[in-house]
Amino acid sequence: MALLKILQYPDERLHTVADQVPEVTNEVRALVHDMAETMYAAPGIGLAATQVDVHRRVIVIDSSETHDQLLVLINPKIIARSGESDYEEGCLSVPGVYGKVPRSEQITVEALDEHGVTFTLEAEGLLAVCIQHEMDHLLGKVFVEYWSRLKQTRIQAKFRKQRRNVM
Ligand code: K1U
Ligand code: ZN
Repeated sequence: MALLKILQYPDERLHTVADQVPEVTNEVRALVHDMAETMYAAPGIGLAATQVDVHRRVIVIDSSETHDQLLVLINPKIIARSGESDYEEGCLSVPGVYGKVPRSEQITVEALDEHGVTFTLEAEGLLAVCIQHEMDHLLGKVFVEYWSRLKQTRIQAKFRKQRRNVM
């Protein structure tokens, strides 16, 4: 068991595109375990492997109120989408910054679970938004990158200043 370090925006490594997982091995299951522990400890409702500097298509999510419904998505693929939503989003890699992003309201996603078994999930509302947010991480995209260049520059400056002050 290990708590993993979460990369902080504007770390360039957050822009890495993750690779497909060729096989769900014990090593992948150990990563899933550590990511879940890191997400619950943060606390957050989702975490993509990219955020812990592992560039494989692995996501953990638990958007339940009871924090006991872990969802593992390996090699996720959205196979259907409909509607529009704009939830207020947060990100463990951009702490303290919240805002809306255009997302689909309902999605159908196909993925492998931690046993390597393919499953299909229909999601809506916050869960659908969270899956789309995490899948963006796997493509190297952080949610603030939907916003204006000016807003992104201000957020980057704030985080660079914070980093200088702790070094
Ligand atoms: O990707 C991440 O950094 C995780 C992110 C997921 C997310 C939240 C909201 C909308 C879209 C995606 C978070 O978990 S931010 C923290 C958060 O939302 C939260 C923290 C504590 C309790 C409840 C929510
Ligand atoms: Zn995020």
